[in-house]
Amino acid sequence: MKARLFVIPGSHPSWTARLLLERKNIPYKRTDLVAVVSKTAVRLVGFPAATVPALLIDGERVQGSIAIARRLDELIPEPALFPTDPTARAAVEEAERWGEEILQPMPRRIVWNLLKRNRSATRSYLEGARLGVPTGLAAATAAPIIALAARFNKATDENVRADFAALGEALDKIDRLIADGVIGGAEPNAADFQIAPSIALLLTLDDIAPLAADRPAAALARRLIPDFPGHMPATAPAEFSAPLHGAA
Ligand SMILES: N[C@@H](CCC(=O)N[C@@H](CS)C(=O)NCC(=O)O)C(=O)O
Repeated sequence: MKARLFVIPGSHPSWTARLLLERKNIPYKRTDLVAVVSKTAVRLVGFPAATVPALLIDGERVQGSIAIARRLDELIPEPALFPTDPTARAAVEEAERWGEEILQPMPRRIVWNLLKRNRSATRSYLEGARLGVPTGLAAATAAPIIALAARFNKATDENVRADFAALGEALDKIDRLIADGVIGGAEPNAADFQIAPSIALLLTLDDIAPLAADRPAAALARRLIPDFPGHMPATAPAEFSAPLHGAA
């Protein structure tokens, strides 16, 4: 099996795809792309949409963390990414869908907004990346990329204030999914691999990590992705993180 995964360093759904490939024991090559430039790059490789993760596997193009989970499960059924029991499967699929649609955009918007405020953190998110230029240089020239990515992802102050306000409830939901056994089991499923990278990215943020670190959600992220890159010192205006202090 010949696989190449296109990612953006620090992209949480890209980590979902990495974890899925590793779970299925599929060796793969990784192409790290600079955010924004990635949009053109993946289209040039023939993918229909502009986002990563994008997987080329035995000549087939599979794009998006949800589609990749399903396709890999078809190609290599064991270890399974979904339970066989239909009710349990529906619960995992619903958690995965929520993780992708609702949770995933929150850390994305928050990080781009905070990187705009504190570009010195950029280099930490590029740790381990192979961009074809030294990471120091990539980080030093990242300002226009960050500005564009923040714009494309609608990482406005208004949206990010709302994301901070919604985080307590989102973390409660993840803790409940763990308590109910939908995620967080000994054998991780597709929803674990979808949700854990979003938590891991949130834990890189000093505005959030101390308030979330003791939760089961944080333990899950640390277990599945002990080496998620990036560190953002406290940067958010106090009014952003205020609701979280009450909720976390
Ligand atoms: N929700 C989709 C989309 C992923 C997505 O939006 N990826 C971002 C990176 S985290 C992306 O490719 N953005 C393009 C860019 O920043 O230029 C998935 O899970 O695959």
